[in-house]
Parts: sequence; structure tokens; C-alpha cells
Amino acid sequence: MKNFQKNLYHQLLYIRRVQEEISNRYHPADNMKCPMHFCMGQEIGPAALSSFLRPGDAILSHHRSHGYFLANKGSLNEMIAEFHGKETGTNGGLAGSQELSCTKTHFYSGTILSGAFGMSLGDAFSKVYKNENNITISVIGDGGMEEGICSETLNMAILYKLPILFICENNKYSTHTKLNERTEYQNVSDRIKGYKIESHLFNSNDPEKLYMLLKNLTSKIRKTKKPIFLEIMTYRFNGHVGPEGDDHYNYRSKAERDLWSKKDPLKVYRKKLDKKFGIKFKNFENKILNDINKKIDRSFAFALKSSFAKVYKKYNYQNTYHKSVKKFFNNDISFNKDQEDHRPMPY
Ligand SMILES: Cc1ncc(C[n+]2csc(CCOP(=O)(O)OP(=O)(O)O)c2C)c(N)n1
Repeated sequence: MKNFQKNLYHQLLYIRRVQEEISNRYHPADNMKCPMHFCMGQEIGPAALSSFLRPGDAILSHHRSHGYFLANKGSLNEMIAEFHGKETGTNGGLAGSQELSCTKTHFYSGTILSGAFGMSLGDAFSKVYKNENNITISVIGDGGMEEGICSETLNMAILYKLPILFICENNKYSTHTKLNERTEYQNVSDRIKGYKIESHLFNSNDPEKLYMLLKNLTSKIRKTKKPIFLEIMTYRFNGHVGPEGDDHYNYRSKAERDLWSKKDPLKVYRKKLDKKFGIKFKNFENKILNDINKKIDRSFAFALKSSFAKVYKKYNYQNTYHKSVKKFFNNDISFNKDQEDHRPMPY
């Protein structure tokens, strides 16, 4: 097995396992209380990108950011502590998952849809102004691309020749609304052509193909200082905001989910490596799986033993989780319109 293949598979598995464990441990422990936008199924982008990030590059991401945070060598201990509201978290426990950010690794994400996309302009401009050879990665979803600020951002990026790699993860849904119910175009990269920005559509579940593409695109941006737009066709296996699933709303068919599950890049790549390298791959996988699981356990232990952020101590954060949420998930109560609805918001 080549090193790049090991790294690629490791990243895919690492991001998936972290997501699975956060999801598994969220309820009923309820030690984490922030809304979470998981990226299970969408790991191919961050996993393939990770090898081409250099210290000093920045990532400005949308809300579904965990994969990019981890691919950018973000600390797992600090990320899990952040989700627990602890002062040892990336943002001292005040940001949670939706605003997960880390100045040490130049990683920023935010809840305001497309806000980080707009801010990537300023980040890239500062790199050019200071004559740095770093690039900015700006990650967004297909829904986010419908915001007006994206038009202004793309126009300025090409006009000012800013070194930005725009990555649009097209998972076809904006919360629960499908792309064909929202726009005539079905590929965001088609629309980008009008801005005169080089754009690419990646529609495959082969992580090695995306790795090769990103290798070329990132080095081209470093050389030319011009932006490039990359659309990745993908699918999220989890609900829009989790860990609770949302397929009971029937906004996407079982046939569609099953189809994408079969195309899962992690599964497909695993099969390919297994076939090609047999026992060598199995040994490698066992070793990294063991390491990843231990790392995850350590990060949860670190989060649990850390102290709450002071502001939460003041408001007795540990005890504010409304009892009715727990009851709701145990199906003990049904909501009527006089009752406050404590179900997680679908956005
Ligand atoms: C300005 C703004 N409008 C609306 C929302 C609510 N919202 C959060 S996520 C989301 C859908 C985003 O879809 P997409 O960009 O495709 O990303 P995905 O969640 O599918 O990864 C919406 C409408 C928001 N957070 N900010």
C-alpha cells in the first residue's frame, strides 16, 4: 500500500468513527447539548483535501464542518471538549459544533449560512496583501450557494485574483428540501461558469480520483493565485441536524438512501484496498481502527474531566437541559400547541 492510500483511508475512517461515536454517546448521556450537523457520508472531501493543506492555509467552513476540522489537524480533545461546553474546548466551550473554530489551525465555521463563504474573501485578500504563499479553502453546501452573498463573493474573488479553493458539497438537500424543488439547475458548477471562474464537477465515489484532482487544484491556486470552484456530489447518511434521524419526515426515499449507501466512498474504498492488498490491508485497518478508537475514548475522557466554561457554571448549565426533551425521546409525552416544543429545530 502506498502512503497516500494509507493516509486517505485513515482520514476517511477517522472522520467517520469520530462522527459515529459522537452520535452514539450524545443520548442518553446528554453531556453534549449543542446542535450537531454530522457529515457521515460526506467524508470524501475533507479526507482527500487533508494531504494538501499547509500550515498557514485557512479553512472557512459551513455548519457541517467536523470533517474539515479534523482533516485540518484540529485537536480531537479540544473538539470533543468544545461540544461538552468545557473551557478546554477550541472556543472555551462557548461555540459548540455550529461555530467550531480554532485560530491555531486557521479553521473557522459558522451557523450563518454562507457567512464564512463571504469571509473567505477577506482571508484570501490578507494573504495576497501580506505576500504569503498560503491559500484559503471555502466550504459551502448547495443550499448555501443560493444566498446572494455568494454571487458577490465569486465576482470579487476572480476580479481581485484571490487564492481561494471554493468547495461546494452538493448533497442535494437544503435541510429537507430537494435541489429540484428549489432551482432549475442541478449542478452548482454550471452556474459558476458565468463568473469566469474555473469550475469542476466531481461526481464519483473514488477517493483516489478526488485526491488527484485536489492535488492539481491546490497547487494551481498556489501558483496562479486565482480562485477555483469545485463541486462534489455527495450524500449525507445522517439527518440534517442530529444525532436524531429525520427520515420519518419522508423527504427522501428509501431507494435513494439505499443507493447512496451502496456508493459510500468509505465502503467502496475499503473493498478496493482489501481486494488489492488482502491481509496487508486488513492488518493496517485493524491497527488504525484500534488507534482511532483509543484516541476517541481519550478525548471523551478529557472532555468529561475538564471544567465547564465559567459562564455555564454561573447559569448551572449541567442542569438546564429540559426534562421534557428526555421525555419526548422516550415517547412519554406528545406535544400540543400550548406546550413549548423542545424538539431540536430542523436547522
Ligand atoms: C442565513 C441563514 N439562513 C437560514 C439558515 C438555516 N439553515 C441552516 S442549514 C440550512 C440548509 C443548508 O443547506 P446546505 O447549504 O445545502 O448544507 P447542508 O446542510 O445540506 O450540508 C438552512 C436553511 C441559517 N442557518 N442561516
